[in-house]
Amino acid sequence: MTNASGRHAEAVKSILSFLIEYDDVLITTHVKPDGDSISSVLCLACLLDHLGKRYQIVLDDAVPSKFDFLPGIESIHRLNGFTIPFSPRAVAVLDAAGLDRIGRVAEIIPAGAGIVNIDHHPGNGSFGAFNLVDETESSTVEIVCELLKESRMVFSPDLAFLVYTGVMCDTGRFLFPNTTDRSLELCAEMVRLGADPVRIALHLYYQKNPDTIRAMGRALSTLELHFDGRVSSIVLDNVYCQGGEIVDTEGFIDYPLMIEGTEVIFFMLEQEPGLFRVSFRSKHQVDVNAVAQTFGGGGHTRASGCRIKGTASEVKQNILKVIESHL
Ligand SMILES: [Mn+2]
Repeated sequence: MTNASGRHAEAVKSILSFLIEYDDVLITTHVKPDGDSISSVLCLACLLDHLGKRYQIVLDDAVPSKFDFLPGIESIHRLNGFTIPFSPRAVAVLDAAGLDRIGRVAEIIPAGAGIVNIDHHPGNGSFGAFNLVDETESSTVEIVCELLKESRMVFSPDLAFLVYTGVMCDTGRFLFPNTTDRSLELCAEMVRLGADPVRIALHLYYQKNPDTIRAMGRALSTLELHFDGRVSSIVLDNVYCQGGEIVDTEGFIDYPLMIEGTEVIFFMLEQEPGLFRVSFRSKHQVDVNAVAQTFGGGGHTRASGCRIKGTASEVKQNILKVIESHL
């Protein structure tokens, strides 16, 4: 196996020695966990198993059920109603640009605990005692892999499966600009070690509820073009399936992005009356991280999000004003 730890050798070594020294680790990640954040916490848990450490994975939000197939997923606890059987001496915060991104888990971090911050988001506040942050990495799990490799642990097929899933999710199935030679080489390595790309893709992208596809049709029928087609938008107001479950809207925003000449897309999802979760994408120039930050959100240059209060038309007009200033 190639040793990739060279890129961040110093930070990798100090985090590993810290984890070797301390027991009782709390592992967490951002609210609304995605494939990268979930695989990152599970991969770090594998490392702590390998090191013989006691740990708990605790998240503020529930893990979406489409990730139920991931090995080890049952070891992730929801903060609500869960008591950690120890007082954490170390806290690993993965894939989160700041402690404000981990929700109420931030409230249970003891004052003296050493925080390990591993992330790839721009604007990460280096809030940890140890910070391993690299915006040029495709995913947080790609960075976590450097720790695993440095520890010389053997990559089981389950571990390879997790790593591949994390990179695939955060690169939008190897389509986003963060798809690098390094991330593709890492995934090839994971396939050799037992990750099955077809099985992972089938689980994540081909198990949708029919209501989700109907909701996609509804959202796409609201398509509007603005500023001579350079910006497009879609809206979804009723976010529930017939069973009362929230529609999985992942991927909806990819369709307006396919329009020729469109540079920026936003998708307004009305979570409750008067509150929209807005996702942004851009193709080439516009920094949608900056756009989302105007509204108190954030993310990456080409993909970001935020929450905005107001009526649908107020929210849309406010967003268009901000995007116009970035065009
Ligand atoms: Mn990520």
